[in-house]
Amino acid sequence: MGTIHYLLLCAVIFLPETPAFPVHLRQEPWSSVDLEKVKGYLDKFFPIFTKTQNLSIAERIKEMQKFFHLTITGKLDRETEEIMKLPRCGLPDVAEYQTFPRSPKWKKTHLTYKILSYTPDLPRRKVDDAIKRALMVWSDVTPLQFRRVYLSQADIEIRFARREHGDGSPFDGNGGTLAHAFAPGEGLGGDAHFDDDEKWSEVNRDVNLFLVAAHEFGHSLGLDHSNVQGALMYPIYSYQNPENFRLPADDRQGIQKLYGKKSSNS
Ligand code: TQI
Ligand code: CA
Ligand code: ZN
Ligand code: ZN
Repeated sequence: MGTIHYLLLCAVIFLPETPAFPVHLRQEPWSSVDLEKVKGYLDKFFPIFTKTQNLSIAERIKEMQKFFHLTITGKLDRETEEIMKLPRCGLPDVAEYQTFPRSPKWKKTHLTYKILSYTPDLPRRKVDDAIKRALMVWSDVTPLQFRRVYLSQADIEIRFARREHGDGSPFDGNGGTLAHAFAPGEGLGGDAHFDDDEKWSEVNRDVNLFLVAAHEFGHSLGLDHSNVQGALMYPIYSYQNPENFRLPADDRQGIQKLYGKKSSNS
């Protein structure tokens, strides 16, 4: 059986408040998209194109079409509109793999992690295993090494939590945001939180913990989103069988840019 690709319930985030704005764009009669929301979408995901020049909305739509490899029309055609309606994560899209601004990264290669709470959806052993394998995705291709700790504080603290959980970024109930992680740094830095209002699973049903954790740990290590379709850090999720998961080249290049390659002594 081939790989089943499906889109996950990634947050559909439209800016709630968009300042009044002259839209020089005729809306197609079939279109159900609110033009204010289109502007909000562009502001959110394509901000680089607004900082420098005052591009018209048509030009910005062209930029977006270029990014998604669509036919470049500068118009809100059906294809473009479909992409805008896809569930998305709340980060701007920029070229290929990305590190966060100012490239925060760990200044050591031996990192610790700690699992502070569990989900009732899976046996603890399966959670431990998914977390371990998700970290190995990254340690397999870099000099990074992860050691689990139980008592002391850890660089990467992992929790399942729901709604408000003490970091000012409350989860949103079932659907929407699945998890989040903080870029490398002190305190919350590196930590990964998983929304326990999702149904976590080890297989291709519900939300696959291993795949989401591997993505989150990418953020924990300093990677931002990539624009390469199929990359682990691409902000639209496509399911791959975790059994034969291989880290896509784009993510490998991204993480090796930060930490270098695994030293070949094995
Ligand atoms: N969570 C977002 C994410 O991890 C949360 C987020 C938004 C975020 N901006 C961030 C995290 C900046 C760190 C830094 O991307 S999510 C996917 C994917 C999510 C999305 O729940 O929407 C995955 C979690 F890529 F598939 F869309 C895991 Cl794999
Ligand atoms: Ca959620
Ligand atoms: Zn959190
Ligand atoms: Zn992400």
